[in-house]
Amino acid sequence: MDKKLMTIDLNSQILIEKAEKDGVETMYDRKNGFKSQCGFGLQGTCCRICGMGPCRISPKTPRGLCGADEHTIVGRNFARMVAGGTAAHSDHARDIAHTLALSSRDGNYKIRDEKKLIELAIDWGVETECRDIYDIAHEVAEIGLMEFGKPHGVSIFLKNAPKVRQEIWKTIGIEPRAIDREIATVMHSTHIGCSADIDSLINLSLRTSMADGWQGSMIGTRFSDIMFGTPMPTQTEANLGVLEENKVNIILHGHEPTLSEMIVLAADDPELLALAKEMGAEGINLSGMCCTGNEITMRHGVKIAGDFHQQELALVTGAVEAMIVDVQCIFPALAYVADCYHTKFITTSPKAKITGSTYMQFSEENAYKDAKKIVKEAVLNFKNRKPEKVLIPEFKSPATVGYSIDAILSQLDRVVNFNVDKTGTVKPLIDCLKSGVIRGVAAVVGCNNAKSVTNKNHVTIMKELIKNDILVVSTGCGAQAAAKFGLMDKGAKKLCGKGLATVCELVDIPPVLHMGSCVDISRIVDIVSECAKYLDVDMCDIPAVGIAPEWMSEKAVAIGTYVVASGIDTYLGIAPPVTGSKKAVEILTNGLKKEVGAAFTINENPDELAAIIIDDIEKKRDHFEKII
Ligand code: SF4
Ligand code: MSK
Repeated sequence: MDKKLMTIDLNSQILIEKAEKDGVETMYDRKNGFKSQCGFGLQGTCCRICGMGPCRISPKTPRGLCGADEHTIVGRNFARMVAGGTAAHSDHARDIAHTLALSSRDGNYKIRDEKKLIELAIDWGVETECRDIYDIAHEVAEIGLMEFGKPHGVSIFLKNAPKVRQEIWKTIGIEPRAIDREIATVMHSTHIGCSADIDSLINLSLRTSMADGWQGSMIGTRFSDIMFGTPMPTQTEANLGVLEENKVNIILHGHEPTLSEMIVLAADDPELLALAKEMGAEGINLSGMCCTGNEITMRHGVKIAGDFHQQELALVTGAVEAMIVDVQCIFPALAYVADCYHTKFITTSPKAKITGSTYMQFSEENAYKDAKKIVKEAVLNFKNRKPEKVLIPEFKSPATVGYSIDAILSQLDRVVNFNVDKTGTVKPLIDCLKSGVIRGVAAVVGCNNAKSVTNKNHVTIMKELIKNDILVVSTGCGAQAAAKFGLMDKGAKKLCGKGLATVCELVDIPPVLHMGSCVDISRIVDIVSECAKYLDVDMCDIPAVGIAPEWMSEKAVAIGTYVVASGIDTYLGIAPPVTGSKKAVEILTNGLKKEVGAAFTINENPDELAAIIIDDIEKKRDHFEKII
């Protein structure tokens, strides 16, 4: 296949061509190299859980050596994917919680949103009267850390859900206990000789995913807002055109804001700016990729260099002095690509060491000092840039980002709610939904996947939804696709139906709202929960859906599963590896509807998927209008 047809991003197409000329291999070459993928893997029917395997299920061999059938094998593989995703999000959250425990008035990490901390402290029963804000923060951090391993009880966040939803979770036994316990239980139950029942394996997957969505991710997002500030609308630009020829270009890639927040500060350090001048650069130009990019654009308006599929291509510009990474979604291939240019590929986390990278450990205890050292390395590398190898493609789009729940509600209050005393509630949003000017809300989230044309599913679906008056909120690399293609620009209201265009005009928002990184999907779950509580209905009664058009990571599997467990129908543009078990497919796409009021829908054609979603939202509205 022509590599340039594998993405709809024009910058990427230019750089794929340049990579070819430079003799540099990228994911797009490797995709062509993999003529066809393993059918057993695609269907989830390969088991290598024990040393007797791998066992592959086919009509001739319908059971593995131990007798496990396709349902058991698919179910176990699915549960392990959920556990992997939950572990990644939650371990990220654990580090944020440890950082909150370290916070101090004169240290690297401070409290930026005292109001949010006090609200959470009160909710968790922490004494707040006449106490130092940092003492409160440390007690809150301890409670958060206990969520990972507490021996008794269930997630501290469950009580925030509507009562009727809490009852469902209790009845079907999916209230998550401690986060680490749920992950360990999956690893145990899927060991050879344990669970061999598909219903039980899916139930286990639901409970584990709940430890992600209603525990780990909530800790990650709330604690990050407390320490780094709750995002508010800000202007930025997106796509590789944000790189600057005359400056030291640093790209931050990965996930945890503990590192990126310090790099943002260090990039403004007068000493390093002077050094950049000494090196012949006009300054330091910071930009972000993947979810670290989302974290720093949401809070500081730092420009978005690109998404998951552009990480190698960013280096192919020949204009990047350093790609600084921490954890998750980092291609090991970056080491090879960086070698072809002058770029320093700097790894910083003991959890993600990569052969061929420059390892500069970042520790929260020495955060600013470490960040300065790393930025200095990038600045000193400017002199090694080879002008003849530089090509910065020109495309970039303006975007307004920073829509935390607090930001959305205060924006709506200003316009729709101006006569009402009580501000900061979901009432204005509900009024828009009730009146039907907005037909529904869709969270279009997640990664890029080489199984589809990069960005095509995201952009096709988002455009179709806003055209049909469905407000889109987005996180992760989906948000970056929206930003790159101008859907987070307020001018995109011209692409909307009349109702949504009017709301965008009045409220002064773009039709696709950037809500943050992967862990920030907890913000989306929170807002649906608040709407349901306000109306005294269940979350599955709200015309809201989740969509992962190009998902690829285990984290995305965990997210999709907890979104469904929360009663929100979820639509996938890439089939998960479960199709080898009819029973698994039936439960995930239908059976769960009876249990949790929501299920998955899978369709790899983005136009068809968009049509199904719009139709389903309208059906949901019929029900919604009857009960409110
Ligand atoms: Fe084969 Fe069973 Fe071992 Fe899986 S657990 S590899 S099916 S023998
Ligand atoms: S970075 S998990 S590719 S959204 Fe969160 Fe993007 Fe998916 Fe990684």
